[in-house]
Amino acid sequence: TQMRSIVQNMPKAELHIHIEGSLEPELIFALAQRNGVKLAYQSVEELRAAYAFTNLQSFLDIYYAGASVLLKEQDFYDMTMAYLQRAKADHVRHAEIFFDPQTHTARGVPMADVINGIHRAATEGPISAKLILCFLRHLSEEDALATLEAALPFREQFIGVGLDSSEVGHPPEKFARVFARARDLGLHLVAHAGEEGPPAYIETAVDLLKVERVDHGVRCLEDPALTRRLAALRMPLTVCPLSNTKLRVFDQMKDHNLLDLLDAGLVAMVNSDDPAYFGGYMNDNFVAVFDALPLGLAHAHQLARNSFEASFLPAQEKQKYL
Ligand code: ES4
Ligand code: ZN
Repeated sequence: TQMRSIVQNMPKAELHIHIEGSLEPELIFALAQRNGVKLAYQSVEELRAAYAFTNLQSFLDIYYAGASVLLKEQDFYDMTMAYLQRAKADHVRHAEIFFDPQTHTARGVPMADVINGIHRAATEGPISAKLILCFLRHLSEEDALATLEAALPFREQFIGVGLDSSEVGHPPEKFARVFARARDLGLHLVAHAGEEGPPAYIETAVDLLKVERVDHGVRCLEDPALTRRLAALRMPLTVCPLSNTKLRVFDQMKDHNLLDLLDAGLVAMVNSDDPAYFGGYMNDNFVAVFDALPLGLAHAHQLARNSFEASFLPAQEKQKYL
């Protein structure tokens, strides 16, 4: 349809993409072969068949297994370059890319290889791209602090820190000290909150971690006072529609609250999260929400505009897109 080609062709920024979540099964098998890593699956088809998730944890288990094939700097480069080329095809002009160093350093991969590989692709790639280092919230704050210190020789290669992995039982306040340290270092701050966790986690991410964006944040609507406050702050919410339906945050796309978020005046936009696992890249997410919800041209433009407003692009760069 006409709406479909408009949302596909419009310039957009992607602010919520886990680079390890862009590893397609074909690349997982190719890297496993290249590195002599043994997988628990016999074929691409068998691996894809295991992508039947019931919640966040059931996904994370498979996502960490997939990432086990990443051993060399070139592996991180190849994964990132494949994502950037795919994003360009969806008219993504700028991407702020999450990576999970602890997933790799825990397997003995040097921090240098993780960051240099991703960063080299980000500088050589076909679109603008910046990196955000994420801490795994199921691990301790001490582990996060040690990870930040280990990344400091590469301080100029990432622009911010984030918080991801298993949300419930690991509230933002568990990471107050490491976020304070990142803030002192002049890093941008974001955190996943209100995906599976309650609205109270969004509140502590904002008030205690002092995040500049909330990743997901869709459960904010359960708390009307919080919703009004996030709107007044123009606190961006990096919403991921296909992720939310695959992980059963919403049963079906027609149940997704994206339109309610926009109607509440929130700075929400569309992102892919883990495109290789959730059934699609940016435009697949746009098409899915526009097919399921009563969204029109004004919403399309608002979502694209919000993606650039919420980005960490320098003011002068940002202006060009607003
Ligand atoms: C993630 Cl969807 C999601 N939520 C939390 N952590 C993650 N890491 C990768 N994808
Ligand atoms: Zn995410």
